Amino acid sequence: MGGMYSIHSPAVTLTIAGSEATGGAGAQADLRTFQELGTYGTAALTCIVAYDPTDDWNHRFTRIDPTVLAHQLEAIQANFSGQLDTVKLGMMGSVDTIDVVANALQSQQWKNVVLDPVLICKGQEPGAAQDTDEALKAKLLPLATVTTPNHFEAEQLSGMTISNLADLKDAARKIHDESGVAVLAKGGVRLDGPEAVDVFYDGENLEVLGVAKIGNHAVSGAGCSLAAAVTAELAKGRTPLQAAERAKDFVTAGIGQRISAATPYDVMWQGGLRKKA
Ligand code: PXL
Repeated sequence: MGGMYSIHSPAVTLTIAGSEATGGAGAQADLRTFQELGTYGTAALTCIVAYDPTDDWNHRFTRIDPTVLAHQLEAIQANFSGQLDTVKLGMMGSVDTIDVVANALQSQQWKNVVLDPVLICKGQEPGAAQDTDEALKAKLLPLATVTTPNHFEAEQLSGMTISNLADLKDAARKIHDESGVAVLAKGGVRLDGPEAVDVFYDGENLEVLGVAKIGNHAVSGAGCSLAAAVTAELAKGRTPLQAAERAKDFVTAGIGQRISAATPYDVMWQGGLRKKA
């Protein structure tokens, strides 16, 4: 039973995300990030992605029955009632899933709802993905406090083409103005130039977060880990801008210590900020 040993309780964090079995992305990356940044991570799974090494590492996608997702959320919310106020939303995978998540968001008060708007994932029917994207924009974005679109997702959410930093700023402004949500829009390696540039905009501050690129290839896990790091930092009481800055450092260090793998992308390591032994 709870309550007696809570002097040094870490902040509780929740990810509602897919499993990516190799551990590079999804709930596995989120939980590693939550732990690394000193929070107590919990996870409710929306779907299971298993890459196919015999078919170009295509994504084999299995959704979790929405009732089973609802049960996971019920268990987590009841277990940490009064302590859990920060959640990250990752890959949803279906409209039914989004409905269950929207219900959970409305069933209690949240301080921080970080929406990583994972849109198209290979292995899904394009038609189904379209529905999912629309439901995500209509039902989850309005309930979020921070959203972390990558280049492609920022184009989809803003309806703009993003070719350079000025476009990325405009897109971040537009997404914020339409949703009221703080936006951390990620240029990453997709925009030309020597720096990996992200833009933060919350209606007051427009900040460009740039660091020298580490190579020109995308690294798997960076997007999930960035949003999870923002989530953990918010749970510990940082402001969204502080959380974004800290998350960028976390991911940059992790990309610097990437792990090579047989998949087309290397994978970042969430322990990158640790002091070397
Ligand atoms: O793109 C990020 C992502 C998120 N969640 C899951 C994934 C992936 C990419 O593979 O599999 C479960």
